[in-house]
Amino acid sequence: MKATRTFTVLLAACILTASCAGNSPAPSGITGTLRSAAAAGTPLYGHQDDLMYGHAWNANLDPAGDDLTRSDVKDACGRYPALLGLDMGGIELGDTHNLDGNDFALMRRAAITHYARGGVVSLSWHLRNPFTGGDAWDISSDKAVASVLPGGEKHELFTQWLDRLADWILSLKAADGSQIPVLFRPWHEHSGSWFWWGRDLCTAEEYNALWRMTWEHLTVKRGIEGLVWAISPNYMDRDFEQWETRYPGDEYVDIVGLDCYASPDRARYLRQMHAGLGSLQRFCEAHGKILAVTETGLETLPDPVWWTGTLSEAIAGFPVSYVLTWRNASDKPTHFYAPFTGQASADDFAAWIRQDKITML
Ligand code: BMA
Repeated sequence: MKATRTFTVLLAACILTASCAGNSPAPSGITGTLRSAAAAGTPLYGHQDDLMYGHAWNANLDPAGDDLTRSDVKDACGRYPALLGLDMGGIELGDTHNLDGNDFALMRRAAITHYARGGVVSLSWHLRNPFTGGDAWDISSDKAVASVLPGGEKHELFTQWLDRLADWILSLKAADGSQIPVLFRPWHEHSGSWFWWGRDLCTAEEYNALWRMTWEHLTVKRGIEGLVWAISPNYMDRDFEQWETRYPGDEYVDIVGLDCYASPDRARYLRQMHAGLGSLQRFCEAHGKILAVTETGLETLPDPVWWTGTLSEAIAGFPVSYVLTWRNASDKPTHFYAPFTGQASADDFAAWIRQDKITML
């Protein structure tokens, strides 16, 4: 019975592979999977909140009954993204739902389901400003980072926030009871100054101390196994490499990724991606780290050949382990970065997966 079932599953996988070509992730842990993909030139495709909602549907509306089979990307090309991005913003307050309305219990099931399908789970964290009480984008004070460091007035509060995050991550268990490994990408886009931990809002020493404190708390104090750490500077036209002063050290980071969004100005996007990835590739080679495109995308995808015509060229020749495009909001019709059935670029997305041997599930 078991053998028959295994055979059926394998056969189904072969049929899927044959119909959509592309690759499947290697079963060797997150860093192993990503290193292999980067070396083979078969990056994983990732999509933020892929199983949670899409352009005109939302699994949160029936969290108990939802079996998490729906995905805009799967609707468009027949396969799930290999990497699922989820955001932890709101967990720090003990909220039941994250900042975009996702039920944390459903997110847990999505992470477990995605892992069981063979995928990689990545967590970002648009957390509130512990100093002002505002949101992640509240940059009204340059004291927030300093306030959460040891000795700071918000240190104890922040420790509780880290514990709430740790509790949720530790609740991710596979069917055999083992801890599900996840990629964690905190304190992102710190080369810019739009989050309370951004460049103009803290010193390099404070940023690095914040990162190390987060690492120590989750990895050592709470003992979370299998946590893989990604740092993602946003591309900046001026002085991009200055981000390197805000790098906590090789022992605290596994992946160095670029956040860089496209605009209809194709030449500008290509220039930024080539400059950003070139710079990060050199950094990764010098430090033994894994390169990724941790956030990108063209909002509303008006260009029907954006995937083969622009993104493909943007990453060609770089040892990129994964490329994640941002979310398809269910409640904002013009806020989406991945195709869905009938979307103008859907056929081109499927063509890109085949042509560039993009890894999907
Ligand atoms: C931003 C937008 C926001 C969202 C945030 C966190 O880029 O998508 O609507 O709240 O990411 O997911």
